[in-house]
Amino acid sequence: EAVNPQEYTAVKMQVLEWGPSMPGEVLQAIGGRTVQMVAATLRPETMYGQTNCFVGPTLEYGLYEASDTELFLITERSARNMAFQGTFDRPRGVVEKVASIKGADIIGTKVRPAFGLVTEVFVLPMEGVLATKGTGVVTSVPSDSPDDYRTLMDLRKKPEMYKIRPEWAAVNPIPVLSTPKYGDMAAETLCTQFKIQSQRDVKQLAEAKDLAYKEGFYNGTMTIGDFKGLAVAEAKPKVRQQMIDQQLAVAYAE
Ligand code: A2H
Repeated sequence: EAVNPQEYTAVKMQVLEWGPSMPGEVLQAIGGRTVQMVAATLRPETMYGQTNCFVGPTLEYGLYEASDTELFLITERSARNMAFQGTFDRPRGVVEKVASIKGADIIGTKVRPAFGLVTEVFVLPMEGVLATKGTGVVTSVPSDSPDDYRTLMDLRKKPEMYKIRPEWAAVNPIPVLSTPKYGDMAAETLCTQFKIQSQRDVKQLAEAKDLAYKEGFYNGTMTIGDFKGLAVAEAKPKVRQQMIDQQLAVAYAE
């Protein structure tokens, strides 16, 4: 565990329609409640550019009561952290689990990403999702995240192998910010420059991620949204606060 806690923004993606592998008994346990898939991000200013959501197909998730009407679909570990951080409308530390579900069973689910320009996107599989970080749900911004970009391209190349329908991976990267070095599609630019071939090229992806992050933060300008024209470093906390004020995100630390 790191010495300094990481401050994430946990953003909601409301489930609109479950995918074809959703187990009947989980549906029954949910009843009429709203389900939010909740993704931990370090880049709230990029949320306009969400094109899909990623889960680890082999990971175990749960549905947890955030209030009487809302369930969070996240890992058990992050549900415990949220309970102790006072995120849920429940006594501090109390975790009420409604059901368990495997990542593979959520693939193809249609969700509405908070602040997304595209308002209906799908849940897709990503190999490298860690059970030990964030909520185990990763929102995908392929314009600015090399991992998201490369994974989306892998899925498009071999949909049968990944057991997805091509239409679930159809939304193209959406530019949200621009930098002098990498233009408005930093992830694609860097994946091409580094000749990254697959989501398994973890060493090169880590380097690309670092470069994209730093260039975006220090030299990026927003090209979209309420803070269009503003420096990314200034827009970041403002977008985050807007999302929290509108109850589309919660602060999350670990
Ligand atoms: B970031 P750090 Cl646009 N497993 O959000 C793997 N990756 C995870 C994860 C998990 N369990 N939980 C969160 N993440 C991703 C946006 C983004 C992110 C952009 C660019 C870079 C970037 C959209 N995806 O991350 O190890 C999430 O992806 C690179 C810093 O705590 C989260 O932010 O530094 C980031 O990793 C947190 O990684």
